[in-house]
Amino acid sequence: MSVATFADRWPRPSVMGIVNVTPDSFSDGGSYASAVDAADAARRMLADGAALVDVGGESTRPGAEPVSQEEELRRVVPVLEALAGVPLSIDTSRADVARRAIELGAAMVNDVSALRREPEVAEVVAAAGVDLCLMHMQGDPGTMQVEPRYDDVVSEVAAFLEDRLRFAVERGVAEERICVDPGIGFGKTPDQNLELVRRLDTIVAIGRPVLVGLSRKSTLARVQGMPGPVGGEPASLGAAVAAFDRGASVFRVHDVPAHVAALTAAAAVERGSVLA
Ligand code: HH2
Repeated sequence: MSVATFADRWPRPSVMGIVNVTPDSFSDGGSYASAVDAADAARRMLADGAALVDVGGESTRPGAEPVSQEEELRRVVPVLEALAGVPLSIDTSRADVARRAIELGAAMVNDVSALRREPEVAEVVAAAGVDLCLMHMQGDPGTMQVEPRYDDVVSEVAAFLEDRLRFAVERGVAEERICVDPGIGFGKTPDQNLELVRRLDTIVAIGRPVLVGLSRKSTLARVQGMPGPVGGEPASLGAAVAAFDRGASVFRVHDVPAHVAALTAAAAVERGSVLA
């Protein structure tokens, strides 16, 4: 029997529900009063059609300060314990947090630093045989929105992801366990974010499933002419469908039922049939 691939486990389109257990996240910071509340919200997302939930204990919003490892563990471990047995990823770039999350059942490590903050995350993922998301970021969350610069954002992001994919495989992670993510909003202007989605085929051509996080990102607020940093829900859906049309596989979102409905419709149109 052949080994199941990333695409077998998370077929296109799969929705990943966001469970931020941080006081300061971009759009949903401080949403949950307790680990039980966060776990309840995660279970609701799965009942609403999410393929998995992404639990994170450190905000990566522009300007965010890193938290200590102890604080990150203190935030995520009770939620992971309350979610035993459900499909989930851990949004971390620390090896010890990844290890603990995997012990508690995480099926994927979502590393927004693409193994640059703590390269040992690769060994943890490889030893456990779980999935890995490698995301592009220019700079770090503290400074990334200060004058992001590229000659050609799409080819530079693609070259970065190919390089990090090579690094992960050299460190022992099975290639069929890896997905890549252009990192919408991580060291990019609104136009650079839109260009990345417009030419997502270049990222898809790397040959690994593509995960995108467009939900409520500030680029969508700019597109809508909204003053604040948080994009609206209809705009998030429109952007997700545009990314799906260009080949994206996994969608990291806040509003699970709306994205499941929109992407189910988009997939049916692509197939030209009601039944999958
Ligand atoms: N975006 C955020 C966090 N983690 N992971 C991946 N792979 N891709 C993303 O685009 C991505 C991510 C930021 O969004 P959010 O969770 O809304 O905010 P915060 O970082 O403040 O928790």
